[in-house]
Amino acid sequence: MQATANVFAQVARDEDHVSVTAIHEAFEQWWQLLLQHADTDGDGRLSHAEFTTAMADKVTAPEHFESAVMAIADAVMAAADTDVDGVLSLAEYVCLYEALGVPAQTSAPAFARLDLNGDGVISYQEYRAAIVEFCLSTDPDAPGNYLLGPLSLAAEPRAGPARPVKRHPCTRPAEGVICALGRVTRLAPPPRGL
Ligand SMILES: [Ca+2]
Ligand SMILES: [Ca+2]
Repeated sequence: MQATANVFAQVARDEDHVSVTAIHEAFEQWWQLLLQHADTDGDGRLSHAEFTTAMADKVTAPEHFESAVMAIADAVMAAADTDVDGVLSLAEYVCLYEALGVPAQTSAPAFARLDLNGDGVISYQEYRAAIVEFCLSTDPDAPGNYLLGPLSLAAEPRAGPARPVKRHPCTRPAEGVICALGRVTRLAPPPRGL
């Protein structure tokens, strides 16, 4: 879990200890929430199924969304805003996702989609809107669902009334990122303890 936090933390400026600490605390909070709700046998580990279920049913549920998801999102944005102007430039955004294994050719078009007012930067409001949509929206055309780039929904059967599966053309490290940012279905190896 802290390894995932470290991946995010590496985008922060060397002197930005506040953001790095916030990222670690937010991930810890998220992990504790997962354990609390999903670790039914109390062994401190989660199966893949337990993890996925808890993410969908608990972590991204409205009552936990702010504390679990947005805490991580806020800390990550603060770390990625390396010139500390309060917004994410294209360079900062691409840099963030490159650290996570998402190439610029994927993240750059996503940046344009998320820049709702077209002023060339992603404001906190735009970023937040993207996170909320990414986690909660079932509309594949919602800008937030381009958080990591275009989604490929093709050939993904929708099972019953469940929320649609979102597929990301991302590398393996990025899948861990997706886990971190919201409800997802195709996960990197599940967390195995703190
Ligand atoms: Ca900035
Ligand atoms: Ca903007």
